[in-house]
Amino acid sequence: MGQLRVGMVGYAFMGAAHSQAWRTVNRAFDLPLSARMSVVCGRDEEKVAAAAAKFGWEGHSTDWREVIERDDIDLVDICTPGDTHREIALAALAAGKHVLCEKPLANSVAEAREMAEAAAQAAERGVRAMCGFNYRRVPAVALMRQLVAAGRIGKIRHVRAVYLQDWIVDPEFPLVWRLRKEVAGSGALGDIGAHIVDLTQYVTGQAITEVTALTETFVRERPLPSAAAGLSAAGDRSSGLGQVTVDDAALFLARLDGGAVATYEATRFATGRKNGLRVELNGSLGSVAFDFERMNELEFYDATLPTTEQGFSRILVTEPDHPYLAAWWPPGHPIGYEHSFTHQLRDLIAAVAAGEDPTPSFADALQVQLVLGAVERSAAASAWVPVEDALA
Ligand code: SOE
Repeated sequence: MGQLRVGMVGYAFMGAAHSQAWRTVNRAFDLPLSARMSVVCGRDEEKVAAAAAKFGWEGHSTDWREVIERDDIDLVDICTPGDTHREIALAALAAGKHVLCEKPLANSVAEAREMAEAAAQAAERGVRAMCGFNYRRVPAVALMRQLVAAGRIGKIRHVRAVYLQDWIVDPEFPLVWRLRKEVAGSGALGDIGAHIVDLTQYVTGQAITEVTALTETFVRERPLPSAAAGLSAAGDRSSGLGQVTVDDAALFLARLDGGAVATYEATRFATGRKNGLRVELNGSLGSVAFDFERMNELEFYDATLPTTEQGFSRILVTEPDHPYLAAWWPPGHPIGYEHSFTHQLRDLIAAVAAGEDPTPSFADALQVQLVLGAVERSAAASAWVPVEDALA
């Protein structure tokens, strides 16, 4: 069997999740290519060497350019903060490497557009690029899309989406990179709002055409982090204070091109909500609702049933006939967050092997970035703003 030799850049939260998926994907799924965890890359030699040993990479490097230049690397997996996505992705595509890039694709529409153009050109040379919107690969979400596509909820009228976290409610939580615009691009909007934008467009098959938004930053100054800090970092005022330059929360109304109207809320200040990604669709024939904190379930309301039998039913999404699940456990045995990344790689490897473009493509991710850009412009102008045409 042919190999897909992978170089991954970044080894923090997303790097750990991707490593787990690279390790597992060929054990769970029968695929035409076998993923080989060739090299992991990061700036700190000692830490990246430890990450390589812990996650099971054959080697490590402190120079992503060196990784891209290697002849024995077929795919570059970008798990770094947004400010480096463009440079690494463009160099990798130019060197003929397939690319998987974490979301959001970039820190601005201009960067995302450049990346989508480079990916389109690379595709002509057989080079593939995918953006990592992993929640698409949760089986219940994939089932939601199937039900919608099969017409089971009829014409969609309402899309209601929230992504609620609370990890920065404490004003003493330090100024980690996700709170700095020059590194992250935006705050809750790009980090978690991007997920619900992608997910709702994916399950409905409709694109957002215009938005009216507000954003808020509740805590404008925070302690500087003492070391490279993750989502559970401790605060330390003795190292000084710095400005928060991103949104803590972003809320917006939207219209979709299939006639649906939508509400979106992305916040890191929803006290008690840890990873509350919820989407509900209401259609002319029924409704369907997903909550990531109950990720193995899907709620379905079928308005075509006799009224005496109507009511929300809870589909336990653990059957082998449900998307992706034939590879895992017998009915009733749930899966977790990490499986969404394994499924993402399953689809990526299958597309690369078939010589097809994987989804979400960089063009799909550009469309999400255009929505994020429109939200920012709308919040600044307090006005409805059309989402620019991705192809314009
Ligand atoms: C932090 O908000 C974060 O890790 C996001 O960056 C991920 O994309 C999301 O899946 C979970 O939360």
